[in-house]
Order: sequence, then C-alpha cells, then structure tokens
Amino acid sequence: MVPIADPPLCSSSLSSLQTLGSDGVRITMESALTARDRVGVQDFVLLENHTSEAAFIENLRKRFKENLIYTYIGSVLVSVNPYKDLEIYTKNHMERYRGINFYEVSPHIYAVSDNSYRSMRTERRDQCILISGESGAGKTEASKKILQYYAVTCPASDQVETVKDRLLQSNPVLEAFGNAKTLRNDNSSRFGKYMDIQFDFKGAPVGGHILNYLLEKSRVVHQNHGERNFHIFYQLIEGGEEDLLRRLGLERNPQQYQYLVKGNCPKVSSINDRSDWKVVRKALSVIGFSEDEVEELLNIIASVLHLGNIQYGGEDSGNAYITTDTQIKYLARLLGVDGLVLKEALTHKKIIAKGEELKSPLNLEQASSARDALSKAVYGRTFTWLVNKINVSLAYKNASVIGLLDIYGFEVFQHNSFEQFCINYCNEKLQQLFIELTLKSEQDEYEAEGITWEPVQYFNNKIICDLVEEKFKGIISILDEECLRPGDASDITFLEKLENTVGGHAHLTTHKLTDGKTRKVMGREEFRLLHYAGEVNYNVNGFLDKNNDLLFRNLKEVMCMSDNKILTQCFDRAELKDSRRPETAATQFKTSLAKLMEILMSKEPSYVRCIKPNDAKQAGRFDEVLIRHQVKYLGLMENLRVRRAGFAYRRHYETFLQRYKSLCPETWPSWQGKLADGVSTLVKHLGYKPEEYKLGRSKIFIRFPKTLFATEDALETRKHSLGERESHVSHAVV
Ligand code: AD9
Ligand code: MG
Repeated sequence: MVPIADPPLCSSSLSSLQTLGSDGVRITMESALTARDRVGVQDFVLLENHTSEAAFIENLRKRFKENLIYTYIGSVLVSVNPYKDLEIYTKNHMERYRGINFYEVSPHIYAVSDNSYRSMRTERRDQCILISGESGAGKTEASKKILQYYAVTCPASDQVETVKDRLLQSNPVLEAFGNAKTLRNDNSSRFGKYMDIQFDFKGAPVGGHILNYLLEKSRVVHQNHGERNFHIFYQLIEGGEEDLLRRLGLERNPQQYQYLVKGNCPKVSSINDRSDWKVVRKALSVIGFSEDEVEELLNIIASVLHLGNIQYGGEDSGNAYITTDTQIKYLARLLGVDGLVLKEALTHKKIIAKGEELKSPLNLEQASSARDALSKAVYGRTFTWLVNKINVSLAYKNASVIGLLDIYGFEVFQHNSFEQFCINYCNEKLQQLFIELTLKSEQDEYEAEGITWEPVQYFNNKIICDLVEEKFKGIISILDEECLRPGDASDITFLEKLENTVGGHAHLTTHKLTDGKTRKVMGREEFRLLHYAGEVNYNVNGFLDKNNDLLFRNLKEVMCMSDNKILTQCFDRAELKDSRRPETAATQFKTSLAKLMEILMSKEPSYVRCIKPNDAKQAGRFDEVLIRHQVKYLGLMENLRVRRAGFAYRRHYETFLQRYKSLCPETWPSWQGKLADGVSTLVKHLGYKPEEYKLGRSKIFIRFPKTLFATEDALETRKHSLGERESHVSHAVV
C-alpha cells in the first residue's frame, strides 16, 4: 500500500504513520516516540492511561493542533470540527481511501465510508453510519462528505448519474426548508434525518430513501434573539425574481414579516441567501419537481409569511377580529380557499358536541395562537410532503443499503423544554442501541476467535428508556393521559402526576422530596432526569400544548378545501371524518423512534462522534471545558472502556507478521509455516509475557498498548540501524 504523501494529508497520515512508524520518509527524521508525543495516538485504545479523561482530551488537543481532526476509538471515528476548510476532501484523497484496510492509513471519514461500503459488498450485509454530536459539531458536514465519497468513487452509468445528482441535490433542498441560523450554528438542522443510500448488485448508488424526525415547527412562528426562521423564507425574499415576488405579494425585505423579525437577524455574514436561492431552484428541478409543483410550493411558503402578518383587533377578553384584509386576499388566492371562510376560521372555533356543530368566537390570544398553529401545521406538513416527494424521485427496489443517521445530539440548555425532552430521549435510545451492538460485536469477535469472553461492566440505560416510554407508568404515557383528560389538566397537574407515579424513581426528581419538604435547587415547574450522560432539568411549561399539537377543526376544513395540490395531499378529508384524537407528538415520536431502532438493529453500524471545539465557530480554538462536556455527553470514555475492557489491539496474523517479521531471525525474511505459528514464534522471540496477549483463530489480541509500542520502537530502532530511508514498511497497522 502506497503511503499517503501529499502535504495536507501527509500531516494527517503522519499521525498514523509516525505513531506507529510506517511513513518511511518522515520516520527517519523524527522518531516514533517523539512523533507520538507531538501528534498523539490515532486510536484512543492506544492511550497508556485509557481511563484518564485528561489524557483523552490531551490527545485530542495535540491532534487538533496539527489539523488531525479525526481519531478512532477502535472502529468509532471521533471528529473535531476544524471550522476551516482542510485540504483533505479532494478526489485524490477519496481515491486513496478506496479499498484500503481501515487501519492502514490515517483516520478519516472516507475510511469509515469505504469500510461500510466494502462490508456491504463483501459480506452482503446492510450498513448504517450513525453520526452524533451537539449542534455545530459537524454532523451534517460529515454526512455530506460520506455521500460525496460514494457519488465520486462508486461505479457509474448514465442512469446512476441521475440518481447521484438527485441524492446530492436533496441536501440543499432539505437544508433550505429544514435548516436555520441558530446561536450555535449558522446552518443548523432543525430536524433529524435518516437516509438510506441504495446500491445495486454492481455497487452503484441507484436510489435512496429519507426518514425525517421532529421538525422544529415552532421556529416558523418564533425565533430567539440572534436566530432566524428556516432559510427558505429569506432565500425567496432575497433571491426570488421580481415578477415572482409580485405574484406572491411579497416585498423584498424580510423585516416586513412578523415571522421573520423575532430574532432581529435578517442577514448572516456566512450565508448568501440570493445565491442559495439559485442553488435550491436548480436542485428542485434536478430532483424532478415540475414547474407547477414549485409554484404550489412557493405559494405555501408565501402564505405562511402572509399568515404571520395577519393582525387582530379586539380587547383581551372580547372577541378577536381581523384588521388586515390584504393578507386574507393574498391567502385566499395563493391557497385557493374562500377568503371569508378562512377569516371566519381564524377567529372562531368549531366543535362538534353530540353530533351538533357549535361555533364559538376566539379572543385575541386564542386567535393568535390558532393562526400560529395553522402556520406551523402548514409548514410542517409541507416539509413532510417535500421529503416524500424526494423519496419518490429516489425510489428503487431490492437494493443493498447504507443508512446515514444525522440526528440531534444531547441538548442541555439553561431552559429545557418538550423539544429537549424528546431529543434526549432519542439519544438514550441510540445509546442503548450502541451498547447492545458494541458489546455484542465485541462478544461475537471473541467467540469467533475462540477467546474467553470477559464480561464488561457498563451502565445499561434501559432503565431510563423504560422510565420515558413504558406503557401506563412512563413519562410519555402520563403526559398523554393529561393531554386527553378533560377539565383542569395543565402542565402543573402533569408534573404532580409524575411526582405521584414515578416520584421515587432513581432517575427522576422534582422539587418535592419524599419527606414532603422541597428541594431548593429545582424550580417548582421542573422535573429532573438523570440521563446516562448526566442530569437535565426540564421545565414543564408548554408540555401539554406541544404534545397535543392541536389544530382547530375549522382550520383543517379550510385547508382540505384548498386548490393547492400539495395542501390537498397534506390535509386529507379522511382526517376530518376520523373522530379519534390524533396521536400526540410524543407518542408519534416514540413510534417513529421504535421503527428507527428496528431499522438500525438490522444493519451493521459504524459510528461517527462529532465534537465542537468552541462556541465562537472559530478555527484553531480548543475550549477544554466545552470539549470535556461533550466527551462526557457522547459517552466516549465509556466507549473506550468497553473497547479496552479486554484487549486494546487486535490484528490478523498475516498483517501482524508482515509488519514485524524483521524483528525475529526465524520469521525473517519470510515465514513458511502456519501463520499462527509464525506469530507465536515472533512474539515469544520478542519476549511477550503470556498475560500480555492471546492467540485466536485468525488474530492476535494484545492486552496493553505498551506491549505494542515496545515492538514498534524495536522496529524503528532496527530501521535506523539499517539506515533505511524509504522503509520496507508500507503501511501502518494500527
Ligand atoms: V446541528 O445539530 O444541525 O445544529 P451539525 O450538523 O452538527 O449541527 P454542521 O455539520 O452544520 O453541524 O457544521 C457546522 C459548521 O461547521 C459548518 O457549517 C461548517 O462551517 C463547519 N464544519 C463542520 N465540519 C467541518 C469540516 N469537516 N471541515 C470544515 C466544517 N468545516
Ligand atoms: Mg446538522
């Protein structure tokens, strides 16, 4: 294998190569030992002190300083966002990672991509790559890099080119509608995404399928200071052609729109809305949206802005009336609905009691929230429609699959609400899956190699998943019960019910203590969950409303009457006839997560753990406190402990022998007997003690890194003494 030698990646390959000394050129200038000191180890399992968080972070820091943003924990890739463009994603780099052994070159997202691809091809097993990390850590960028890798390196044909284009172009479209500028990330994904990339028997990408999770709909009507609404609104206003804006009744000024002014942040220096608009328009046609569909889609986007500008008159307690008729006029035209009916629906509530329809007027507050509920529902359902439409254009049957999961990481803010509760629940589920699958694969490997399995102590977070999702007694069940209960149900009664039902649970606390006293450090409206990654306090304010996610019946009726073809698919008349209450948001999420777990369980997983180095989005800044926090919340130390519980290092006999045979006169220049015997002879000659290693069926397992490092150093010493420059060693083994 040719060592990677061009300058940008060289520094990166340096780590792997110098760490264990396989870069022939450089190793002669710097000893393996000093290189290890300078750039750290490329796999955390090789840390001398693997239980020390300080050593872990120091290794990350060394590598980050050298622009080595990737490091392994066994087969898990840890990535630190460089916040600058590194020259490590060129076509040349892609080529270099093709067909290599995972450990032969420096850690890279392409190595993970290639490894999954080859496992899918050779073992005929579907794969998935799970990417996690907090907002701004680089998850979406990582998933795009993986997709690009397949688009460039996989076999192609004309038909495949079309699919590749569509796969790639689905990103700008979904980002326009599902991403927004937040305080943490200028291009923050406000939804979870699982995407299957489908490959045919030749290994060419021939299709795809996307599942979306929990779009943050509340952003449509409200943004925190310094944040924006979804990109598409600004793209349309900044980039839309004059006659298009005229037709939609829009002005070229985001500040004119109530839904766009809340965060007081119309422009973002890193974002060019005008050029992004062009990209999105082109992407829509590549994916196969007809001109009519695009028109209908933009009518909806413009309608949401008009809805936001509807103003009400009336006293606080009296009936609300609409004071802005222009908006109603535009809405009627763009949505193809009757203006008067819409007006009525935005100011009245219709309920059916004992088979009779009753209409009651809304007050100011109720009318505003009905309007906002409509905007959220329209946008949210349109987003789902968009995902479905992309899926139709990528549809393919009977393929092998690599799934990419780009989903929100643990969120712990000053104020945590329903959204954080759902997101953190999702992370608990993923952690459970991770533990099960990692331990299982460790166990499987030991079994396959005929080595006694040594049980690993770890915290099983199933107890927390159960606390959230169990029938009747779980938090979601209790919340749903309160949502369905007529009468005085409120966020506070939900909290009280939690106290009464699961108050004594080891992972849940509220301000009330079991002896009747109160806990001062917690707010009266909060409950605290002790997650696997740490404690999070949730404020129950808004839990019931968000979980109910209700839209008044008459607003649904108006939407069902719309001429807009997209809306007629989003608002189905059958929904009106169904007298059952729609599933709550938390239950829907729980169900979709259960399905996701099933999908992931059926595949072989790889993991990418992303870390954000600082909050300022700055290159070169390594904020230790922030990083330590993420190492903890990503469960990396636990991950390393599990991986190191048995043996730090394992390699196939052939690879091991090839690398170190020169250190033993009996194995050098070549070993003629069985590989296992060769390795046995070699390690005995090197003085390995019996407790330091075990020989399996096809691999050697070494318990401590120091054993391996000593062997590496011996190899270096030998090379130096021989004065070898272009080393005989052509690849790293760790
Ligand atoms: V969020 O949960 O969707 O808010 P992500 O997806 O984890 O978040 P994202 O991938 O969007 O973060 O990365 C944030 C920004 O960091 C990007 O817009 C880039 O400017 C920057 N970034 C991330 N990864 C890389 C990289 N490998 N190289 C260079 C990067 N810049
Ligand atoms: Mg993202």
